[in-house]
Amino acid sequence: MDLKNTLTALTGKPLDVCSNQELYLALMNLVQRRSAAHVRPAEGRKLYYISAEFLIGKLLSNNLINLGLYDEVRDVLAQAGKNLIDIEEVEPEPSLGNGGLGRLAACFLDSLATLNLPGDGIGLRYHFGLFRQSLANGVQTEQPDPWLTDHCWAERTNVTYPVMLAGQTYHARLYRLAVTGYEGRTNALNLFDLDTVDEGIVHDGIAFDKTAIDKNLTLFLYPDDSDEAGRRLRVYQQYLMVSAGAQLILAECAARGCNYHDLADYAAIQINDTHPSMVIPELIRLLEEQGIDFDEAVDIVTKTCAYTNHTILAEALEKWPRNYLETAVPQLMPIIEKLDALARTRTEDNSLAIIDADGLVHMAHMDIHFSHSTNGVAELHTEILKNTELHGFYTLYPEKFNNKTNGITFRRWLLECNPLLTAQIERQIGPGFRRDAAELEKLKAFANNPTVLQQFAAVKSQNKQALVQWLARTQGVTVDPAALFDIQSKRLHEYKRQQLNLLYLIHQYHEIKAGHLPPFKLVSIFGAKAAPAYTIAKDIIHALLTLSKVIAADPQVSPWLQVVFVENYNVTAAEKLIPACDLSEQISLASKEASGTGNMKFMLNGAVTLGTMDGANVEIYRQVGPENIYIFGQTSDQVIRRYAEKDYCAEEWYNADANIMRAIDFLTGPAMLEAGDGESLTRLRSELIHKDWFQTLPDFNAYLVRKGQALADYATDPMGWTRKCLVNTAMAGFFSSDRTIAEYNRDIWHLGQQ
Ligand code: 26Q
Repeated sequence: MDLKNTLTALTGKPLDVCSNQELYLALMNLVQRRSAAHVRPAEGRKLYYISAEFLIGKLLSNNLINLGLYDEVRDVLAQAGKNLIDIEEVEPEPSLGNGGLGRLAACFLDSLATLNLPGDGIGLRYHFGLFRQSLANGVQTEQPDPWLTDHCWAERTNVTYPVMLAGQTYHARLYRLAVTGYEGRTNALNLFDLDTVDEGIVHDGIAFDKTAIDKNLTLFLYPDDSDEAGRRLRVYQQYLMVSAGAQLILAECAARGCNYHDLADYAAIQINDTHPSMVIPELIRLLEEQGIDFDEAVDIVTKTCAYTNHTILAEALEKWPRNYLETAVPQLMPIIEKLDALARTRTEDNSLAIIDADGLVHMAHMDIHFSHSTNGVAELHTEILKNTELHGFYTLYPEKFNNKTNGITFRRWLLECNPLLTAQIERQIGPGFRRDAAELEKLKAFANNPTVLQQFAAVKSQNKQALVQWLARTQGVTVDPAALFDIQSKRLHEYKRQQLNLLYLIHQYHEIKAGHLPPFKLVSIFGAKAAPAYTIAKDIIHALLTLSKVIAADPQVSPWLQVVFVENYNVTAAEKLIPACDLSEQISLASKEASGTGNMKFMLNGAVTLGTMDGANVEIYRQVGPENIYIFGQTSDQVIRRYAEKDYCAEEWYNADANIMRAIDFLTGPAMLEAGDGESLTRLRSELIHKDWFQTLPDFNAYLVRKGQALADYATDPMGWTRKCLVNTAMAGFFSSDRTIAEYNRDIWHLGQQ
């Protein structure tokens, strides 16, 4: 049957009289049938990627592209007067992640299936993912963001596993979501939930009763660990995920003939940061139940598990008080204690212990001792882990440490989000890059071809027009498409330094007031959510929103400068912003951003990076060369030394530099106080002068100069600028998650194919 008839059969009526909702459901049905045809049994070792977050984003278009149906569906719908883009809008976005770590997990699933590798995800079916952000009255407030509708990509199964939490048994139900590969196999994302969870207990935004586990366990994805009840609940969530996950893994392996002694021949388990670390003691517990003795169980689990570290921030390394674990998972505590004792036989260094003198259980330490691989997510990050943060572990187990530089799936972050650029690339170098990202490098041959450069510039310009329309429709703001689009979109965190960009904008405001006019208009676009309890992050949002108002109301400044803060930044918004970006802000304090993956998405879509030598920026720099990226600021060595010497005093920088002082003082000057909230602005000003943990002020002047250079180059040499854009796209192939996954497989997983 041809596609039109298939769809008509699914809707039960002619396509032209269907609503977008009806068409969406029919397409979901079509995708589910077609993807089921690509499910293949695993042979040999199979990967289980366990993660508290899978920030998958909307699935319809992604699946249509991967199944090779997108163009045909679009055309059939167009014949019926329907627009696929409108149908995409019907789909709620599953925001099952905070940011980079969750989105990475989603990209990895896509690449696993594309490379025909057997690899499933294991996670939680949160009823509400990351909160929906509203920015009314200049402040962020949080609302629940439901995505579970009657018909849903994640299909309920009859499989349940018993999980003991605080001595009570709960039944974790398995939901399965098909993960399609690009012209590849279909894998699964396994998400667990309790039938008893009750969305009705949510009130006043995202508040709810934190005591009734049966009702609240999988209600929300946690963005932070700010309150005690929330922290305890997070332990319960983690254990639900790993216990059900471990039971699923053992059941699947047993069904394939595994006798548990040989588990490592059937399963590889990747632990995505420390959130799933309890899978180690849980698997040991389950193997012991199968009659395997402790020592052998430890050996099996070590051979099966591998751990990825995603952070250098000490406060983000999970340490649970042993009394939490004693209450929540009493069955695990004796095992964790035995693991601690065993680890202590391997080293006398107490700082490497699992349970420290304060009774805190260090999840990362358990992972490193009892898995066979520990990896960082960019070269610089892995080096910092080896040389400083995890140096003791590196000395003990040098063979376990390895780097796997992050990547992104080009299906979503090029083919889907930027069809114009995809078509342009294909005209130049043919379709091979769709399967082999390294082929993008062929574009370099056109770096000096004025016609091609003009075509690239025209694509960017059209994408900017599309963004302008989207901003008008969804945010109610008017933006000039002829302006330079400078974008910083990522979680709001002090180490990512949105506040550095803020100080720059204030500086620019003063320069324009003083008559130093730039050659063109700059539109600075932000997208960011702050963890609900992270006060300073919310203050930074408030300052940006207030500045935006002040500038918009100033006829002298507004022709040259505009600040746009996009409400509710998520994957869907990212897909609109990234193709339209001229300048990509990657300005974290060197040494703090483990990798970054937004930096790769912007680069791939032909934006030029303004960044520090941090995370994967270092590798972007290596790929494109110094003439195609704007680097500024302290190096990670300088930063690490400054921290070690504890000699940073923000106030000295503030007093010594008139520009810094003028910009910071503006926060509490009359213009800002009239438009914004004095308490919040005063707190932020004081934080910058008296704390500034992430050394904004020492990098301020270098940022000013480098950004000035970038803007001047954009103005004076448009062709030269477009060449930089083209080179960025051409050299982005290395950052395909297909490359990353191939490396994980080669060095860590050794999966069987098909
Ligand atoms: C921990 C305890 C309690 C509550 C929440 C958390 C929590 C939640 C999310 C801790 C960390 C996260 C997320 C971390 C994250 O997204 N890290 C990013 O991972 C990316 C993929 O490797 C990197 O590119 C980024 O540099 C890194 O910041």
